[in-house]
Amino acid sequence: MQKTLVLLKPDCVERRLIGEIIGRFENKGLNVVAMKMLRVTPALSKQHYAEHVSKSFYPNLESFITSSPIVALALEGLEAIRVVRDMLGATNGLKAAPGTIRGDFSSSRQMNLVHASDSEESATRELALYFQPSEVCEYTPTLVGSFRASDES
Ligand code: FUP
Repeated sequence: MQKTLVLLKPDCVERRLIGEIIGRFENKGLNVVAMKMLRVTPALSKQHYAEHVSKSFYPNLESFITSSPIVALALEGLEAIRVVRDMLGATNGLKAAPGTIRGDFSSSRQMNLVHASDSEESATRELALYFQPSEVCEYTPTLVGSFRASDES
């Protein structure tokens, strides 16, 4: 089992797509194990996007990510990091395949609705930025037996 961090970014909240996008993850069989709404501060943005801070597009990215509240989620599932990244599609909504979240809802490179961790290392780092260990609710939904066979773990 893996946990991954997902952010529903300001464009997702402003466009009232929170429920639609969380519904996709639930329909896939991923467990929501933590969730909160918050406003990203410039300091948190610099931590979250540490690898991009020195890039020319970073000031615009910080303005965008701090412009409205976001919703942070921890999702759990088998191969959850890759599965969620595949569900998001390519970074640029114009290039993301139809059927993916960005492919279906975004026409922008910056306003691409959703962030998700891209590796185990970044999932560990990013989950710790948004959630205390006590805010992550470990549980096994009773429906799990309808989502996969008992030997699929
Ligand atoms: P992703 O992993 O798909 O979220 O994409 P990246 O880590 O490459 O980029 C992080 C964020 O920076 C993306 F949400 C989009 C944004 N970005 C820009 O706004 N302009 C650029 O030129 C490149 C990325």
